[in-house]
Amino acid sequence: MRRAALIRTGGLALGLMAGLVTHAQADTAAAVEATLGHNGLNLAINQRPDGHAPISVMGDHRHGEGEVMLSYRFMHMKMEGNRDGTDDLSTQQVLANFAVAPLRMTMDMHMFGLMYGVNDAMTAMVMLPYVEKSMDHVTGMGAFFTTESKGFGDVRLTGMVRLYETDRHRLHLNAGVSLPTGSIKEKDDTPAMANAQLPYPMQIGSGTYDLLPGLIYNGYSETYSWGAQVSGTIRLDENSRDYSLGDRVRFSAWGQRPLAGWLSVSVGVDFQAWGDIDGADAALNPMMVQTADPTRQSGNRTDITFGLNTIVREGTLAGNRLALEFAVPVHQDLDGPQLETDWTITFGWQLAF
Ligand SMILES: [Cu+2]
Repeated sequence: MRRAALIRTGGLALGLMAGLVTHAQADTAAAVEATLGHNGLNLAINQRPDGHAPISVMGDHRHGEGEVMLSYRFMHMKMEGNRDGTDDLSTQQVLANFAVAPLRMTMDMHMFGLMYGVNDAMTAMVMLPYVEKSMDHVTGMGAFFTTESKGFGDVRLTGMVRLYETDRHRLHLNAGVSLPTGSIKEKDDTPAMANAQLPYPMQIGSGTYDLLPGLIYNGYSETYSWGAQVSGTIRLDENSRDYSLGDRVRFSAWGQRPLAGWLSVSVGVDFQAWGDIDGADAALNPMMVQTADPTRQSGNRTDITFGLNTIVREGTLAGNRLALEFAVPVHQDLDGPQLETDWTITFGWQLAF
C-alpha cells in the first residue's frame, strides 16, 4: 500500500488522475508544462513530504514561475552551563576570572518567510525574524539576575538560482544579503548598572550588511531523498557601535525517507563555525563578563538532527506543510568561557499557492 502510494507520486499523469495536484499553476496544461520543464517528476517531488529539506534548512528549494510560498518557523534554543574548548567549566571556575557568570540562555525566534518564483530558474525569498532572548547570571557575590531582549531581527533577501537540474538531482546557488534592521542597542538592568548596554550575544541584529552565499544540492529516488548545503555569513563593514560579528560558515547534510504519502522522517548532521568579533562596543567591559569580551566569541559545533516533514495531500487544506526538527550537539569547541548549546527545536509551517 505504501509502495503503491510512492510509485503514484513518481508520475505526473498518475498524480493528476489521482487528484493529487493541487497547486494553482496546475490550472492549465501549459502552466503545468512550464513548471515541469523537460520531465514530469518535479511537481511530484514538490508534493512529497520530503520534497522540502528538514525545516531548519532555509532556501533548500525553488518554485515555479509565479508561485508564492508563505512560511513560519518557530525555533527554540536552550543553552546551559559553560565550556572552554571542549571542557565543561563550573560556575566557580568562570567566576575566578569574571565578576559575573552566565548560567543559561534561551533564544526564541519566530521567522516569517515569503518566497516567489521569479521564473523557473530563479526564486526570490524574504525572511523576517522576531527574536526573544533571556540570559540568567550569578555574580561573584552570589546575586542572581536575568537580562532580556526582544525585537525584529535582520531582514534577509535571497535569490536562489538554478545551476543544474534533472529529474533526480537539483543544484542551486543561494545569493543573499542580510540588512541591519535588528537592534544592536538592547539594554536592560544589571546589578552594576540600570539600563546597561547588553553584551554581544544578547543583541538582536548584527548591525552590519552581511553577504549570505550558499550552495544547495538535493537528490531524490522513489524511496529516499538526500541533500547538502554549504552557506556562509560574511560581514561587509563595521556597525555603528564600532564592531562586526564574526563570519560564519555552515555545512548541513541530510537523508530523508517517506513513510507515507504525507509523512517523511529525516536524519542529518549540521556543522557550524563562527569567528571572534572585530572591534569592540565601548560601552561593554570585557573584564566584567565573558559575553562582553570580543575575543571569547568564536567556536564551532556539530549537531545531529532528527526531523519529521508532513504535507496535507487532499481536501481544502491540501498543500499545507508542517514540520519539526530536533538538533542535539555531539561536539562543541568554544573559545570560552561560553555557554554551551544543549538542544534546538524548530517547528515550521509552509504553504505554496
Ligand atoms: Cu518555498
